[in-house]
Amino acid sequence: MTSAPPDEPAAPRLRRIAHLDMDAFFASVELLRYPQLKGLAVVIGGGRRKVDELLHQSPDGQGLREPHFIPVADFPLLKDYVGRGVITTATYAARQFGVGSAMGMMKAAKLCPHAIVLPVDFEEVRRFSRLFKSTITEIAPVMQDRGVDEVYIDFTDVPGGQREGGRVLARLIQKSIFDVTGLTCSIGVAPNRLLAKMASEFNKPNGISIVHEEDLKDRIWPLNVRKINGIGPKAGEKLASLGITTIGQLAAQDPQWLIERFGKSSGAWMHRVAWGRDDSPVVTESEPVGMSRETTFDRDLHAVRDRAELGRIFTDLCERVAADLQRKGYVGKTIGIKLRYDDFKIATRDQTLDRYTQDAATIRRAAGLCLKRVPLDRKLRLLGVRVGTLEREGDVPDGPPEPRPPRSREADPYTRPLF
Ligand code: TTP
Ligand code: MG
Ligand code: MG
Repeated sequence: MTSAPPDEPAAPRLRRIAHLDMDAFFASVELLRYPQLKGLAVVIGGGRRKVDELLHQSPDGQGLREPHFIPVADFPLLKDYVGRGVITTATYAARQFGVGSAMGMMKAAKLCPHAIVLPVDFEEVRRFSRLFKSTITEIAPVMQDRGVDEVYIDFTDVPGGQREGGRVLARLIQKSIFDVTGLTCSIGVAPNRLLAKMASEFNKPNGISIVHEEDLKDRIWPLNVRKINGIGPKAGEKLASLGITTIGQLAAQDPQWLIERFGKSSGAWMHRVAWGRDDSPVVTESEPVGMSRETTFDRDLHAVRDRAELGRIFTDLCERVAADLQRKGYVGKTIGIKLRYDDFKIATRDQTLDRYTQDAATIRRAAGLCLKRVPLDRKLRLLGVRVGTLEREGDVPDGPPEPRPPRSREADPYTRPLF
C-alpha cells in the first residue's frame, strides 16, 4: 500500500491588489438608455435635463416615445451648443477627436462638431455605481470605494486572485459587471494600490493589465510623473523645472536631494513611489450608520442672549447634513442633536420620524423639537446635528407626503424661532 502523497507545498501567496475603473462612465450609462448611439461620439455636459424631455416628445406632439426608438438625427449636437458648460466625460469615439473631461463645450465643438451632447443623470449614475460595486463585493469582499466609478480590490486571498497574476479573477469580475449592468470597465492588478492605479489605465477601455514587481523598470519608469496618484499639476511642474519628467528620472534622484526641494515627507514619499513601493491596505468601508455636522463656537453662546446667531448656526448645520445626505445618496430617519455646555458636559437627544428624509427643512424641524427637550440655561460650546438610521436613497419606499406647513408661523411649533 502506498500512502497518499504529501500535500503540495502551497505556492507563496503574493500581495495582489486591483484597481478597477469604469470606462467613460457617465457616457456609458447614457448609452444604455440610448443604445442607438453606440460607437458614436457622445459627450456628457450641460445641465439641461430639458434636452431629454424634448427628445422623448414625439414630433407630432402625441405623447412620449421610447428612448431607444429616438432617431440618431434627433439628438442635439455639440456644434449647436451655446454656453459656458464644460464636458464631464466623452465616449472613446469622441476622444479620438481630442475631446475630453474638463474641456469647454464650445471649444470641444470645434474639434468634434458632430458629437452628440447629453446631460448627466446623477441618479442613474449612482444606481449603476452601487450596482457594479455590489457585483464586485459578491465575488471579492475586500473592496475600497474610491469614488463614483472606481474601487480598489484586494485579490490576495480571493479564489482565482493569484492565478495568472490576478488575470483570472479580473476577467471574472469584468464579465460579471458586464452581465449585471451592460457596462465595461478596466482593471489593473499589481503588488500594491499605487501600481494598480496606474495599471488600470494601460489597456483602457475594457482592458486588463497585470503588473509585477519586476515590471517596474520597463512599464512604470517610462511614464510621466503625473501618472503617480498624488503628484498633481503643481508638483509635476516643479519636477519638470528640475528636469524630471519620467518616473524613472524621479527614481534616479537621491532621496535627500528630493527632501531638500519638496520637504521631508513629500520628498521621501516621491522617492518611495518612484520605486513602486506602497504598503497601504485596501480598507473596506462599511455603509455609514449616520451622518453628522457639528461646530465648536469661537466663544461660548447663550441660548437667549445669542439666540439669532445660534439659530443661524443651527440652520446651517441642518443644511449641511442634508447636503451630505443628498450628495452621497442617503436618506435617514433618526434626527439627533448634540450640545456641549461650557462645563464640557454633553447632552444628546434624538427623534425618529415616520418617514425617511434628506430634506434640510424636515431635519431642522425635527432637530428643533429635540432642542426643546434639553436644558438651555448654561452657555453652549458646541452644537451638532446628526441624521441616523440611514438607507440608500431609492432603497426605501417614499413615505406619505409631508404634512403641509400651517399657514401662520406662530401656529407652527416647528418653525418658531428655536432660541
Ligand atoms: P473617470 O473615471 O476619470 O473618467 P471616465 O470613466 O469618464 O473615463 P475613463 O474610461 O477614462 O475612466 O471619471 C468617472 C466619471 O466621473 C466620469 O464619467 C464623469 C465624472 N467626472 C466628472 O464629473 N468630472 C471630471 O473632471 C472627471 C474627470 C470625471
Ligand atoms: Mg472611469
Ligand atoms: Mg475614475
